[in-house]
Order: sequence, then structure tokens, then C-alpha cells
Amino acid sequence: MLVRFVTGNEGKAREAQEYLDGITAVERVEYDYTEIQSDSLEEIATRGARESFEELSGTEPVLVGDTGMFVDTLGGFPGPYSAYVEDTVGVERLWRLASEEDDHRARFRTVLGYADADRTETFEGELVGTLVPPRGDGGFGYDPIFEYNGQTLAEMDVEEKNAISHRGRALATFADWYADCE
Ligand code: ITT
Repeated sequence: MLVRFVTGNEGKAREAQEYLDGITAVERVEYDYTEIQSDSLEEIATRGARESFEELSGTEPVLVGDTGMFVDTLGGFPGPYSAYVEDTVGVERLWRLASEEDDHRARFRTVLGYADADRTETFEGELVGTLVPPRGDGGFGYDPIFEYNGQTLAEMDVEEKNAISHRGRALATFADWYADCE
């Protein structure tokens, strides 16, 4: 069995393989699927998985992941637009925007989209924490401004972060479902 994980990031593919060990092999593929404009990560991941499955081979199942940082008091901003906000103004500016509010609660959400010849499914994982001024040298993206249990994700080592992360939770749910499908 083989699942193709569509990502530009080696670390994410390795993390997926760890969760799927004993269930299926994971092959990382780079494919720039169309990211539709939508407020729903589920919709983006569903369309991305279906397009990737059809364009990449139409035989091996594919998995795509879409992640967003949702700040509660900012109505969930930047949500599905997190990559754009990181690339344009940067994560420290998001912290400054949130710091003007009393409530600094935020959540990472990852939705995995799975597609094979018969089905398209989504699997969700969430991590609730607090936005803080940037700390730590590890991780990537929004990790330095997101605190969970007293540490920012950028202060954790990779194993520590993966064990609690939004993506890890989504991968664990997917792995349970996929193991039962076989
Ligand atoms: P892919 O190639 O895997 O699609 P991506 O960076 O384009 O990578 P994501 O949907 O994973 O797409 O990420 C959307 C945004 O969220 C982007 O700004 C990332 O840096 C950020 N992000 C994703 N996962 C994160 C994590 O675990 N910690 C911090 N930031 C994260």
C-alpha cells in the first residue's frame, strides 16, 4: 500500500510516515494543486485532494494538508489565508494586532484531504493555545508566537511538538480510519 502525501515540506511527510507506520507507506510528492478561495479548510482540502488524485496518477490514494491559524477575537483571522499573511506582513505583525485585544486565544487547525478512486474524506486536528510575543528558534511559520502549556511551539523540539500538534491529531485520526479501511 502507498499513499502519496502532497507537500513541499520533508518534515511533514516524515511525520505522516510515523503515524502511518505499519498501515501504509507514504511517498512525498510535490504538486501545486489549485487552492480555491474559501473560508473553509475542509472545502480547500477536499478540492485539493481530488485534483491531486486525478492529476498525479488516478490510481494511488493521495493526502493533502491545509493548515490555518485562527485568532478567536479577530473572527478567526487569518484562517485559510495564513500563508498569505505570513508571507506579506509576517507573524510578528499578527501578534501585534492580537495584542491590542484582551483575549489572546488562538487555534491551529489542520484539515487533511484524502482522495482515492471511490472516496474523498477529510480529517481534522486542532490545537488551542495563546498568542504571545515571539519566543524560540525551532519550528516554522506561526510557531514562535503560539504558546501551549507555557512553551511556544518554537521552544519545543520536533518530537514534543509533533506529539501535541494539530497536524499530529489530524494524522492520528486519519491513521485510525485508514487502518480500518484496509
Ligand atoms: P504545504 O507544501 O505542505 O502545502 P504550506 O505552508 O503551503 O505547505 P500549510 O497549509 O501547511 O501550507 O500552511 C499554511 C500556513 O500555516 C503557512 O503560513 C505555514 O507556515 C503555517 N503553518 C502550517 N503548519 C504550521 C505549524 O505546524 N506551525 C506553524 N505554522 C504552521
